[in-house]
Amino acid sequence: MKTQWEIPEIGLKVAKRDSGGYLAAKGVAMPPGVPRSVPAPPGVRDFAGAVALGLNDAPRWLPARFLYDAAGSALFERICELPEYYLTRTEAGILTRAAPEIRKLTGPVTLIELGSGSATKTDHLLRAYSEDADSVRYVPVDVSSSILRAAAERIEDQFPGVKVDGLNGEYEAAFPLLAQYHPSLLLFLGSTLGNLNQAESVVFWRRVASAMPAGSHLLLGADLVKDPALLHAAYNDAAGVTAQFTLNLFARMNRELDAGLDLSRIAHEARWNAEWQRMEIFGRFLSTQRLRIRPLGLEITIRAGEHVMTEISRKFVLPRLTTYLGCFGFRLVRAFTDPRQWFAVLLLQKE
Ligand code: AVI
Repeated sequence: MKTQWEIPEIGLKVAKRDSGGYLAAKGVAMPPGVPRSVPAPPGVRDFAGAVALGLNDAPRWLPARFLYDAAGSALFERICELPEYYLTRTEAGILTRAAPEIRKLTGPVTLIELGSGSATKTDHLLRAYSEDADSVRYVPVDVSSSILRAAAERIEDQFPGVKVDGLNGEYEAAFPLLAQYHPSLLLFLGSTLGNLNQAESVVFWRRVASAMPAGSHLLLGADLVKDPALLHAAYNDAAGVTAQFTLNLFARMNRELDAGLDLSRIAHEARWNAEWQRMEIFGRFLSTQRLRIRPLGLEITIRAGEHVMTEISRKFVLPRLTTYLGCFGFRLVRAFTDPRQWFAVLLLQKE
């Protein structure tokens, strides 16, 4: 029997031979009377489609957003604590010093945070915004429901004046809130912008700009171009946590797609691309492996020595970044940096 599968990334439909159904394929015994062909859950279907798309491209790649399942999100929290990973600490230092001034410049607003994670970096802002207000609304948006729940509980405990309205979903889910909660301050911290490539970045800023009412504020964290040795160390930490983070994406393929990969034959590799001003992160195949994408009934061979790009992390030059953002209608209100000029937090206003 033939069925159709969609690759949502590009709206493509693929004919697929029925391989016995997702649960049966996973070795789960099917109760009598239940049809053998049971579609994979939507999250797994999205993942399968995205993996099929990226691995059949040249060069091969995987979409970075799938790095953040529960295991990946927990690993990222550990990365933020690493001595070599200066980003989180440097941004937190800037926010500690700048929060009262940011509060003064925006006036009272609803704080909406894209990719909030554990939201500890937001504490300085929440403190400043709740100090002289009866209540402040904070809307964290994250794909991980467990991290979101934990963050909401922690913040409501720690800041009684803050009302948390968490939103579990991708960034797009937050865009309609910008008009609903006007005046708002949209937080896009941690240099997450760096994980979008040029095309994704243009689409992202166009959508943010069109959803944002004039006069709304944006607070953007951006990691700056610096000595490549510092960047290399930050993405190749001695404890190997970043390597685990990269390999978790392949482990997730084993868990959810029954890929059958030998993870011990895939190495994490992170290198600086000077021309593109970005760190590029890969899984490098140490031996040839044939992997399955069970929900789609596909198999792909990846040869020894091939690289699969899992992530980019772009680094920015301040005047160029502010001019770029100006092209989308964001006017720079104030730029805050650290004494070493490693990281910048930009307060912008939509014209
Ligand atoms: C989430 N993002 C900003 C991190 C970064 O630095 O690009 C993700 C990361 N990947 C490896 N280490 C950290």
